[in-house]
Amino acid sequence: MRVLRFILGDQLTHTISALRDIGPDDVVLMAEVAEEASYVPHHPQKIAFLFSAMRHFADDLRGRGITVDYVELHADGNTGSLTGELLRAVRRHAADAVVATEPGEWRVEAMMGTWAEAAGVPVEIRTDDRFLCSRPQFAAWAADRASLRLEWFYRAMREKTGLLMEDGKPAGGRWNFDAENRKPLPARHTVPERRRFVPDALTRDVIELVRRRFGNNFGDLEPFGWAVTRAEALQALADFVTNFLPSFGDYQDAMKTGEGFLYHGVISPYLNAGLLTAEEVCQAAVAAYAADAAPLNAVEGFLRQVLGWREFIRGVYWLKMPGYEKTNALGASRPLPAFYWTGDTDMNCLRQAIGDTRRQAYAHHIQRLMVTGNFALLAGVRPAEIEEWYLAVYADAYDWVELPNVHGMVMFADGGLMSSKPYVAGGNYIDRMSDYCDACRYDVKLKSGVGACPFNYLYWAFLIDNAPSLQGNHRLGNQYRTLERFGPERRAALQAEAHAFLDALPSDY
Ligand code: FAD
Ligand code: DLZ
Ligand code: SF4
Repeated sequence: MRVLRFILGDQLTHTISALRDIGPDDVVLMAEVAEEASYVPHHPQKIAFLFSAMRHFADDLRGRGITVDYVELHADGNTGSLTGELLRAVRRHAADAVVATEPGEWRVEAMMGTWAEAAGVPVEIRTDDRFLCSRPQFAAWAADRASLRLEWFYRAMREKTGLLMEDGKPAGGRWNFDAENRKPLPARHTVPERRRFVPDALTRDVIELVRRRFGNNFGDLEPFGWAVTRAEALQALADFVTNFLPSFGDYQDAMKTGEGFLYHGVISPYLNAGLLTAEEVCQAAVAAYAADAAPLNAVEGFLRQVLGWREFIRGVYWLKMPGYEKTNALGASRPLPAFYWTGDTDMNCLRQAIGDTRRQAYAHHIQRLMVTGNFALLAGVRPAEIEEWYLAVYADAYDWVELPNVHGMVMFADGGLMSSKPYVAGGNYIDRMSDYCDACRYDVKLKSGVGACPFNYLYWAFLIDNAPSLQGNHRLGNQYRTLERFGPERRAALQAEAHAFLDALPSDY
């Protein structure tokens, strides 16, 4: 009996369900395929990271005595699709059965549904238990809830896992330390240098392949400093826990020119590809708290992201897909401005966030949510266009995590399934949390007129334009009362200014 075990590019975990009970005659299949590498124009660092991590993982498996059939992108006969490679490999190895782990994306799950008939052998799809909340568990939690709120899910996950719990109660007596986690970075503050990794020969080969095949995609391929093995990813995690976690909470929402990583984990590509597991990164943070090496606000804030948001977002994805991506509650219909791909804008906050993204295939959460995301929402960009951008440009981007974050959290396209109000802000927020406004051509203090910060009038125009959908939202009551006081002429002037600004933004690049 020979079982073919198909491991996808984001399943690089030795304990993954598809590898359990592997027998001596079994073969592991891994394949670099054009379809996955080009369903969006991925950032070159993202492709290089994943292909290099896949090749290293295959070598690791071979080192453990496992037979691996690894199909490189340019291998003779490579069909360019996961299904095509699976069918070829079943024939090549005369496999009696196929075992795989459920994929991260419904598109791939639909593909897997065709495999048994096409291959003529039984196909077993196993649960991906690297997640701390399974798909059925999330569905059970969500049943009968009209709206899904992170806070309640997160508390249930803390109770279920016992992480940061003392005698059945949250450590420190509170579930939430968010209020302490909103500090801007002090002036002349030096952030410690981040541990990055020098590409080995294998990674350099992959970098050259990516340069030839995907070098025209948005994003700089080098310098390339990502960890590509589990051993390196563990070093990156240790570096984070020792040198950055203690200040993670304090500066979680801060932004600073030239400091792309600040005190963030910079571990999402490793978690999402499987080089690290959610459980071990949570345990590492909790151990730092237990050893007095990191304060509670930092560790709780970090746990909220991994145990809370990451699992919650994945739960929403599988609960609502497919179909979720088609909603457009605010009827947003503008094309994506060209500057998202070129970085060519006078709005310094956007230029910095997009520049960090181009250089690093990374921007931290607040840059994604409150700069590039906030602008797309205020501008009324078509959800599918901004979603494609986020899916392409970040090394950690996969449909299951990008889509609910962008469609739901940023664009409010689901009408508030995940958040009680849209995350919109004027320039004031960006000014408070960053140094971007100091070097901007626009004046953040000016609300309208020549030289005014566009976020300021876009903010009010967004609320006016979307009043039919949002006016009844009690969390926006203050804003709509303020708008009432503006009077009709001022409101019309704000709308005219915003629409003229948006109409003038080029979308071709
Ligand atoms: P840290 O700030 O150190 O947080 C630790 C970990 O928590 C992250 O590595 C991540 O695994 C998890 N996490 C935190 N917030 C979220 C969240 N909202 N959803 C899911 N996991 C979370 N994250 C992705 O992994 N892939 C994406 O494609 C992605 N797209 C996003 C798009 C938008 C518009 C927004 C607002 C957020 C998106 N996120 C995405 C979530 C978050 O921004 C990234 O996980 C985070 O910036 C990764 O950097 P880090 O490892 O330094 O995270
Ligand atoms: C993202 C990605 C890329 C760029 N390339 C491959 C690949 O060549 N082979 C592969 O198995 N997986 C790749 N992936 C990851 C898949 O897109 C991912 O497994 C699915 O989106 C499901 O999450
Ligand atoms: Fe961004 Fe406005 Fe500040 Fe310029 S002034 S950096 S556009 S928030």
